[in-house]
Amino acid sequence: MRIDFITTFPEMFAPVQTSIVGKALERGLVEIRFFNPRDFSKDPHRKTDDTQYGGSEGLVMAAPPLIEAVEAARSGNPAGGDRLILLSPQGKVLNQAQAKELAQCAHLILVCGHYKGVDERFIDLLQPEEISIGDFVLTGGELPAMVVADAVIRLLPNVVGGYASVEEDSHYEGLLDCPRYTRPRVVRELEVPQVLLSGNHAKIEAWRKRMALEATRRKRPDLLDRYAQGS
Ligand code: 4G4
Repeated sequence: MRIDFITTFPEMFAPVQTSIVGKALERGLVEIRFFNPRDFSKDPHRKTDDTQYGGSEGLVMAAPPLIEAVEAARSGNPAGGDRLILLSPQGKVLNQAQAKELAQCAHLILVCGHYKGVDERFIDLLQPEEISIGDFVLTGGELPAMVVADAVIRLLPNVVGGYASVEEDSHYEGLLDCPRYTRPRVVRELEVPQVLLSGNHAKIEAWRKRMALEATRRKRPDLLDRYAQGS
């Protein structure tokens, strides 16, 4: 998979080069590129923002440098071969099902807005999908873009230890994860639940399912309503 970030702050993306995603990059399982709208600005100071028509406080990202940066990311591609995404508080809130769907795409282009947002003509002309990572406002789309990239990259084949490992994670099947334990067997007098030491895999599976349901009922009852409806 190829992921292009359209950003005026490429230096913010150091975190995506580390950890499991860093390994995926090294192994060539994912390719990341950066396109800086500043490089496409016609302004002598490479400005990408401007004051708003109609007045009001705050700057807006100008459409032309953003459009040209997206066109550069697309150059040489067949038409319609990518998914163009604008990270925005106005977007549909990301969930695991959507991350799974994005992981099927060969080329994602993630556009990071700043200031008060982006000129509406960018949206009208390129019709990006708008995705939000939650109902709150941030200074820029860079952190949300990294969140989307991370959620997607870990679902790619061979990135995380086997598909089964991500398949049984929290939010698969729409339930929260069950409690997990590793060595040592006793931590400050707290023992690992006996069932996990039993070697009885059917019993362990049943316990995990019960605990997942229990955790979901307690912490996220809203998810349980949807689970019961089978979606
Ligand atoms: C686009 C429009 C995403 C991008 C307006 C982006 C929160 C999220 C931005 C803005 C973002 C989110 C500056 C308001 C950048 N904030 N919840 N900020 N703003 O995913």
